[in-house]
Amino acid sequence: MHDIILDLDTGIDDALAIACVLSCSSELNLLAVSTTFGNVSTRTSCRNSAALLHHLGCDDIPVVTGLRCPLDSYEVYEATAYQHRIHGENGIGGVDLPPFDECIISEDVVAFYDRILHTHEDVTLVTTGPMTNLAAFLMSRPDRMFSRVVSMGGAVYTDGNITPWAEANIYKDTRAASIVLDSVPNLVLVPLDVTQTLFLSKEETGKWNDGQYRTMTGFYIAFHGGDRCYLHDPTTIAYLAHPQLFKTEMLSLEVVQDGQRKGNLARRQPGNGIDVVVSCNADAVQTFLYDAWKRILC
Ligand SMILES: [Ca+2]
Repeated sequence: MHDIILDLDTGIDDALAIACVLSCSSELNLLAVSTTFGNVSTRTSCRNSAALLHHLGCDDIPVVTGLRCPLDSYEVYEATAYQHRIHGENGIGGVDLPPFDECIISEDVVAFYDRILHTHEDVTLVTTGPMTNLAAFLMSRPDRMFSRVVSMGGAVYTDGNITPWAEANIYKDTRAASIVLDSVPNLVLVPLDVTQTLFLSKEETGKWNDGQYRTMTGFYIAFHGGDRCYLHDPTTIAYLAHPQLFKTEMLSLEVVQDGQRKGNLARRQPGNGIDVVVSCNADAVQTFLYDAWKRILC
């Protein structure tokens, strides 16, 4: 059993990751959700995460409000029109879930991580947005560390998705990503190279009884062209549950901080030695994820 914290910019594929984790409760114990910006603002991520947990019957899992802007900015991050096209104006495809603020706690995210690591021996942090909260924690508590960090982010051998060189989660806080890549000893990076080999089809979501999840995912599929969408964030959960289905390479990477190639992951020697997931058994991973969603959404 893995104790995990999800750090999310919720987001439709983040919402799919939440459902997958809750469906795998015999293997994955969700301790909390912390929230960041990216697909949406941190405030919206918090509201969406809490509403989704409530919708899925897990009112007792705390949601922590994370930092509201990148480390090098003082301006509160708000989603752009482009993000609205991908995830909808409310971040969950326009689906109107009843608000549920009771599980949102006001504790500072760094203090929260510190407290969790004080009371739990072996905790995995999964990040599916910019790595700002984790970087702030590393700067504030360099003596404490999660047992493992699994992060959706980056494009290694393939093109980016926000620029030709960069993936969005890395691009949106390059300083945070740099701190994390250089400081976390047990980091597994799950980049576009693998997440863009995995798909969720409209045919599959059509089997779900959960109308909210079906509509939300339909919005995301429509953005991707109408038949299927990528499985960026849920891939982290599949990796946690079944790492044997994935192939990793140990790479030394640094984050380009600015200029045209901002957010690019450049090779370097000698380096930080990061486990980078480069490919997977796509059929088996998709089967695992589809079964997980069927258990909770059908
Ligand atoms: Ca995300």
